[in-house]
Amino acid sequence: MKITTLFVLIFLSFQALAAKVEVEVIGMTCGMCIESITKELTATEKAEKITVSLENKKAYLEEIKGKKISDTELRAAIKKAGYETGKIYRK
Ligand SMILES: [Cu+2]
Repeated sequence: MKITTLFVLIFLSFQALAAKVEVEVIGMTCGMCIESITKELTATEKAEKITVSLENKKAYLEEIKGKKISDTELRAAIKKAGYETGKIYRK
């Protein structure tokens, strides 16, 4: 295998890995909280597969392929829904 082919393959497999993000959300109490957070995160047009857990007090999402959502953008979206954020974990 040519070395350039190898690099292309490594690059492609890296691209295929969607960046998973977990955001701690402070103050959620019910289904409406989940709905508004999901709505604001969707509105960024940079996140998909958004789920919010009241139990874990976290929002889970994946960055849309080819897009990056910064911590500031995540915090702003959740703030817009009316909530504060804690730690942000990226995998
Ligand atoms: Cu609520």
